[in-house]
Amino acid sequence: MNLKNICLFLLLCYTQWLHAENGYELWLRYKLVSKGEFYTSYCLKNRKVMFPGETESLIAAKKELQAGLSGLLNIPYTEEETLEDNMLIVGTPQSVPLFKEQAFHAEINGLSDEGYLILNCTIKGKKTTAIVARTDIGVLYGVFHYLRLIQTNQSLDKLHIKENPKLKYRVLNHWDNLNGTVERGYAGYSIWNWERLPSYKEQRYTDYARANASIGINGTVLNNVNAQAKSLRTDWLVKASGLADVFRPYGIKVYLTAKFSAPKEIGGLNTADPKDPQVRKWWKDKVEEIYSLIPDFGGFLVKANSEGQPGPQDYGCSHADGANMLAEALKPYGGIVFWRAFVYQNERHVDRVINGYNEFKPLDGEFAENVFVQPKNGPIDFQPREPFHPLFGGMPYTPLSLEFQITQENLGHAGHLVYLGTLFEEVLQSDTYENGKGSTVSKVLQNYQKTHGISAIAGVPNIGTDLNWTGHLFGQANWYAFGRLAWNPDTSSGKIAEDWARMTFSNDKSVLSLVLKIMMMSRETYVNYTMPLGLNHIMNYDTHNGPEPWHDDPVWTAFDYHKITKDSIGVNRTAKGTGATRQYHNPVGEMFDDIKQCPQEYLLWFHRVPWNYKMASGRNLWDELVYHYYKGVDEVRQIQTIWNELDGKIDRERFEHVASLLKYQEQEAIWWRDGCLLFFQEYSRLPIPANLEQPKHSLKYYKNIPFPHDWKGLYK
Ligand code: BDP
Repeated sequence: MNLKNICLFLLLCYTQWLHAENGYELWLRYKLVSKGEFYTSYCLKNRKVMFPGETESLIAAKKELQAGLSGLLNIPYTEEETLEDNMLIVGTPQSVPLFKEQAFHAEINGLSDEGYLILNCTIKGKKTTAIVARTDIGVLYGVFHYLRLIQTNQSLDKLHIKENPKLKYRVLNHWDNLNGTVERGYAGYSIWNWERLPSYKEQRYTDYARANASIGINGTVLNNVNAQAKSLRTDWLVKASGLADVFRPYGIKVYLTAKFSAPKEIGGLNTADPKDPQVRKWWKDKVEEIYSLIPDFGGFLVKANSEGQPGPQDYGCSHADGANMLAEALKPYGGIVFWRAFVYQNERHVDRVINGYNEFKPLDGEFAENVFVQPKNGPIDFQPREPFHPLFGGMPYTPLSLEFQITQENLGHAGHLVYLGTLFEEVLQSDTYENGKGSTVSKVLQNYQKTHGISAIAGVPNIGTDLNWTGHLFGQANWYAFGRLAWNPDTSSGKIAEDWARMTFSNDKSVLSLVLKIMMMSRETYVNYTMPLGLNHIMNYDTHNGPEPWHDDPVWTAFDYHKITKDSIGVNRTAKGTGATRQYHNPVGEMFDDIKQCPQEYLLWFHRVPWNYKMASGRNLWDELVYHYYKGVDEVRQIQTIWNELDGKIDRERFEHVASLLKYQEQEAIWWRDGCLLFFQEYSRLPIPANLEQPKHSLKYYKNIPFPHDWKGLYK
């Protein structure tokens, strides 16, 4: 090899290295698509682009289109100002006046502020494809959708796509602390580099905004619900305004958490009482200041009188009194309050499951019109499986925002492959029967748009400074799925998984079928090896990873959640027990209440069941539990086998990344299975059948495994 060739070789190695698939590009990789049928037709038909417009959002959309088309199709991106055959025309009726003369103009007018059309149409005798919206943000969303069609190998013929988001506020709730740590974050540190804001704006902020806009997320709460008052101080607001400036062109509004005691902590007042005129004035002035720095500020997210946070109840006032005070301050600017309904008493005699409903139901109708009450998806706390929160369907006069957790606090952190699309779908498609059959949680959320003119959904993301954003590559799918479901809560999780897999890996059917198989089974697998049959909250009490059904101290005990004895396991939450089943409309409540009708996956959530109870399978309860725990571990092994079939079919870097995490997941699954079963066995005194792989260690051993990633200790 001569010197020139060596240099060329090194250059090639360097560029290969540069383009290593480390996951940073998420689902916006824009790698050349295979030369399928559509590719040829596209190259022939749509060479030139007409895309006038100089607004920030249109420029952002154009950059995306440029990057997308040139990457995906490897053709030069050429813009033309005069109409030609086979053009792609992009814009609003303002930026492309031609659109005003078209038959589809009425259809454009019917779009919402964020909606768009993608059409094949003839304009002045020329065959074109148009991406049209009423607003610039609609255009940006349309461009992302169009690119997705190419990325996922969809036909571009006979396009007539009309999209309007079904929910208005689609918001990420970061639990990022101002010191750069992330509460329950498993992908490194916060991506907000407060030290260098507002002047230095990292490329990562733009890429974050692009990723969110590509799935329709239009708001981000920057800081933790366990808030620090100083986030509302002028110096911090100025920093937040730097992020708002980056996100604005992408249609993303910035929100902040508001600590209820802020008037005392940073405002020099001696109270935060919502009845106090000085306190009310303080909030009004603060909000005015915020809008002077961030003119499109979204509003506040508040955790009050929950887990030690201050709130209106400290002053004898209700959640509504507190929320309405903030709402009043925000209203003139169009700002919104998200008031969380995650509240529970620490007293052990009160069933935590019934608390949120009991506190909030009586306040239905008392909240101001720019307030959302925000329950988590289930009544406990982001468990691997919970029945839907009974406030959905239970507060017809108050718009609710549903809070999902994307970060896998109780689902193996960033170490386990768990696709949450199926969990989200299960919740959204649960029927509340609020207005008879078909009143799914999804419909309840959408219905607020009609009844109150606002609707919302929130997700606690898994985003951090890790190169691939989410720690586990498949964690990206959960961020993606949340966004797609926020846009349309009735989309199927399978369809979303397929789109993600196509964009993330390949359109190759043999790759897709394997990846999808893994994704679609993964959440049930996790439930099986951790908390099957309705068990919940038996994870390590601090880290929330790994088994600790034995945890028992005066403040917190897992025994409240499983109530294990020599005879039975499970909590009686029926009408004769804590009454949780009565919080649901019938027939849902009756179904949960009756052990015979109660879906098996919620059995121990609602019922206290004897070990020898006969299950539908014919097995007794003990054997059924054993069956599920073993099935879970077997399934992790199956997932490993399926993944290994992808060896050589996808890039080495991502293959190895997932393969090594799957080994870790297998070990943890065994830890869960053996730890839990050995502990339960101390009570049931029934055997693990001899034909099954027996636990390698004693219960004592599992009890003494030190818990890694102790976030509280780590971040002290
Ligand atoms: C729990 C988390 C805790 C959060 C809390 C919340 O463990 O870190 O602060 O939820 O949502 O699940 O407020």
